Amino acid sequence: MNIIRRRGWEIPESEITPEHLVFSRRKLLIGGAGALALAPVLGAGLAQAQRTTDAANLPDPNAGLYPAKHNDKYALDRPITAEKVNANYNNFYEFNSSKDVAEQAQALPVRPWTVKIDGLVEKPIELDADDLIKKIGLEERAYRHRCVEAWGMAIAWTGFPLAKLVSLANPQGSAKYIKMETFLNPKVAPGQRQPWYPWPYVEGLTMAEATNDLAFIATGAYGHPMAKQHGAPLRLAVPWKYGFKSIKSIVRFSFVEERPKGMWEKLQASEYGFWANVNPKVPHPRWSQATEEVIGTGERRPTLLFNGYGEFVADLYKGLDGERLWA
Ligand SMILES: Nc1nc2c(c(=O)[nH]1)N[C@H]1C(S)=C(S)[C@@H](COP(=O)(O)O)O[C@H]1N2
Ligand SMILES: [Mo]
Repeated sequence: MNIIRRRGWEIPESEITPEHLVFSRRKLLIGGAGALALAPVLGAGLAQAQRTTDAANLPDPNAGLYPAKHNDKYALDRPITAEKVNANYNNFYEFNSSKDVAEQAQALPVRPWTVKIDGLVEKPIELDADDLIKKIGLEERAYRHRCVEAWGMAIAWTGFPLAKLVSLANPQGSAKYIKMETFLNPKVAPGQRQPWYPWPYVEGLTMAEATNDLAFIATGAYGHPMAKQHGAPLRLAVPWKYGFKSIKSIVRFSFVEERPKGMWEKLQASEYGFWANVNPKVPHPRWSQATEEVIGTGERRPTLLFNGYGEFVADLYKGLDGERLWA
């Protein structure tokens, strides 16, 4: 994501650099004289990553559920992005802040994976992600994806509606929001060793949003279990909102009364808020949201209100006029 790092103790406000610039500068450093000095350290890191990867690649007992039956309620207005493109252009800050994260993400052990469901529920539960998937069952849906950075893609997800997890959890009437949390494992996720991010990654939805049929928990993509860089084994897909709401590699769902603060909101509230619904007419403080780059095609298209999903979700926002719904 394109954020401004707040490291006031290091650099004056005027010199704070947008994320993508910071990254390319670092790459240059590694390519230069720094490369030699870093080599032994990197070698050890790779050996460790290799061991972790072995433990992370136990067989998927649900592999036979893919490809799942396609639900064609949500039609696309553009071709699905080629898998090769989509699997190599990712935002996953736990690993690094470039789009080139696929290789590093392979170090994440995704099996076994325990999911906690807690907070304002009848009874808190902990269950294995594979058991959860088997219990709920899978379907396939093609969704658009619109990152707040003004690019988009289209993806065939496999998964289940978040509403099914909500009914499994049986939340109390006092629950107003669902808060979701990503794993915290700085040993395998180098981005989590960068202390200026308020880890773990957190996101939230209102109960009405979470139980809208469009809110989807994806466990697979392109007809097979999901690649780690997309957020295996469970990630959210809320295609009417900017991509940062679609939290990856979820370990915990908590039902809460207070509105959760997402990681990006904690970091930069003036740019990334709770609602973050896609709206071409409301610019990001630092760039326009009117159009988007369709990754892998070189095309720019006009961005659509609610990313084109208004007929399914616009009703959720009636009577919320005082809220900052669009960023
Ligand atoms: N845990 C976690 N979830 C995350 C992110 C992240 O860095 N960490 N990035 C978000 C952003 S900004 C986007 S655009 C999407 C990218 O999903 P994709 O890489 O599968 O296309 O994931 C979202 N979910
Ligand atoms: Mo994003």
